[in-house]
Amino acid sequence: MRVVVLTGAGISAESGVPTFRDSDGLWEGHRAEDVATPEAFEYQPAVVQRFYDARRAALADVEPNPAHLALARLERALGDDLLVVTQNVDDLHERAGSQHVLHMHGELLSALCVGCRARSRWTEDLGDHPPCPRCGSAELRPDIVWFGEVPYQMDRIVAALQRCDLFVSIGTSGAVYPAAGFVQSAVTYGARTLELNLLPSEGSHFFDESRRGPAGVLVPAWVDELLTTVR
Ligand code: BV8
Repeated sequence: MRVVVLTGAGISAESGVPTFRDSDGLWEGHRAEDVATPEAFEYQPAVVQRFYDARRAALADVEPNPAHLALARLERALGDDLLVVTQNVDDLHERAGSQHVLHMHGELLSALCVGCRARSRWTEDLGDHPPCPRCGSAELRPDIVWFGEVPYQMDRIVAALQRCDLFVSIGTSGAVYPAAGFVQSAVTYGARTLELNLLPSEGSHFFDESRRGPAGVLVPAWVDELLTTVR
């Protein structure tokens, strides 16, 4: 049983990480185009750096929740047959113990040098223009995929969607592409599809089954269920 799990901000909501579109979401305080586009970084780098420095610092105040922990448990059972593709830039999947995690939109705990393209693990602020550990130039930006930029590792994601038997989407509104199109690809390649989400998403009608509720409840229950079938 080869499984691909796509996660969005909803899986980290119960850990206290704000989502994007919910009432108290990130996009409430900021227009996406003002903080999550290469143009914004061009014209107002300090605003963009502050936005991501605040989210990076806030990671210290949150912990993985039962949904993250259940996916780590599933990975221990399925090994390479499970791939978690996340749109999230937090590190809660890894802190829960998941190792096969693909951050298609980047990570807060990584800095990208605009000069030499080197990536460096990063836990501090970037707003004070620290030098790149490799080339020394003060051209570090958040290692995040912004709107209009190509998501990371699309080749690995497409290959996994082509081979999977089951595609599961957890905590995402299905509003942003190419992630929002993965369910249709999975259906085309003959996989069974399941959505676990608090509210209906823009892609709910594409799924064979859609369950409503908080990820912290739905995901552990689904993992228990799946493990009884694969054992
Ligand atoms: C690209 C990093 C070319 C930044 C992000 C086709 C049609 C229309 C538009 C486009 C198109 N193709 C491309 C576009 C443009 C654009 C796009 O999709 N725009 C949208 C707005 C229409 N896409 C791009 O620019 C992408 N690049 O297309 O390049 C290309 C394409 C293919 C192949 C090669 C090249 C790049 C997009 C990436 C932008 N960066 N994040 C940051 O984090 O600051 S996107 C960001 O928003 C997230 O990462 C995520 O991807 C997206 C949506 O957020 P969600 O995670 O879904 O969160 P949201 O708040 O929306 O929803 C939360 C959900 O959880 C809700 O459903 C809620 O009910 C549920 N929930 C809440 N609590 C819980 C819960 N569920 C369970 N339990 C709970 N407790």
